Amino acid sequence: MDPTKIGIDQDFFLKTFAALAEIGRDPNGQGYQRLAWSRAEREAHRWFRNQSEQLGFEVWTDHAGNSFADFSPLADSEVPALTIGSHLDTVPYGGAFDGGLGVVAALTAAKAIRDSGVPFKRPLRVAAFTDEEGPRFGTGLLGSKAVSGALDMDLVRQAQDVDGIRLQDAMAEFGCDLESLPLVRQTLKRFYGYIELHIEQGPRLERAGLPLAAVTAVTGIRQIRLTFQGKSNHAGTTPKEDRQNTLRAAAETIAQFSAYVDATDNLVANPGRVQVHPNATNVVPGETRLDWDIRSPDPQLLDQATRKLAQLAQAASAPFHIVSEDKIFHDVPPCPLNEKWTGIIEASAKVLNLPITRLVSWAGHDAGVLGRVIPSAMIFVPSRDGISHAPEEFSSDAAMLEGTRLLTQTTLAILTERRAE
Ligand code: HGY
Ligand code: MN
Ligand code: MN
Repeated sequence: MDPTKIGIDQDFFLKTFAALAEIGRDPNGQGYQRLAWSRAEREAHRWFRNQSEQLGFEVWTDHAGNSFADFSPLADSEVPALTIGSHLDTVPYGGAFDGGLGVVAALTAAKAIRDSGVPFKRPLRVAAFTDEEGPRFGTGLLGSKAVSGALDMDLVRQAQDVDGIRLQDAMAEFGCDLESLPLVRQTLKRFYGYIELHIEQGPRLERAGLPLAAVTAVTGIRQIRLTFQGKSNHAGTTPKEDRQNTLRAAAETIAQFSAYVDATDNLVANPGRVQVHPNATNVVPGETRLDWDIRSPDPQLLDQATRKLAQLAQAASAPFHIVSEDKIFHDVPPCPLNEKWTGIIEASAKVLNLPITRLVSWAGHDAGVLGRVIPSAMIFVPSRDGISHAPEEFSSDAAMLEGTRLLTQTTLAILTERRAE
């Protein structure tokens, strides 16, 4: 059978995607709540392992709660596996496609390759990584960072959610020991490389009228918490000159830093979370915590923006005799993806007569972590209206199936170590 003509089981993909989409829906119909280490996210991992076992793949997990499904034509289990997949967690009120597409597409691709009978020379692994998103504990990309050895264990040990639940305890509820996370790095030798199919999460493909992109690099992401310490006081009786209003200093910082970012190319920043204490209308807030998500594919720009933010927070605090402190709590450097494999994606698209372009990813991905230690590549499909991290997130069946075909073709080309054309 000519391996360039390998097909995928469309019904399997659509049925499997629909099944995953039933897990972790928000009770009020506002998207998904498959947050890291929630029952819903862990149920999704159990579902993934069951699906994989039904396909006859060998299932295993690691201390980070990552789930894997291996298929190997070789007796020698030490040969590193080509890995395809994504993540199963979502942001709060997130969509069904971010992460879920990549995992279901990878299962579909692995099934197609296994069923094709085409001989290949290394194991194939499907991966579902833990806590890619990060909003609950501030520990985004935890699963892939554990594999790559990039975890900051001090940060991980301190992690807790807004309800004061410690990451350590949330993990323990599902049988995972936080202190064993460093052991996951020992599994890296079992990974040959990684390919991830993902929604673009932006409007560029749709606006260009293109169905696919090969991703050349994944942006760096730096999340910084500014803590403004002032003094709580009465909203009426406190003289204006005595008010140490920390929310006002935070608001001033948002205005000033946003203007700086707007004027700077190749940089974006999002003031996405604010916690005000005591958060009462008639109290001058004595403490405000303001979390920023800053991104650029240029590491120098990230450093420059980090310094600028700290300066502006100090400048906004001084007039109110407020002390401001800045702390990086999530830091993933920019990651160029593997040029050779990006070329194989493009050559595979040619075999399938599919138009394709190249894009930099402004979203973070597990491929942007693994790509620092093993060859990694990514494929994007369009997001309707460019929306993601929201209930309206959507990609069409046709787009997802085209992406899955390209993932399958690319995976086969690399497995058989043959250029795709
Ligand atoms: O935040 C991100 O960029 C990714 O969707 N986790
Ligand atoms: Mn994602
Ligand atoms: Mn996401």
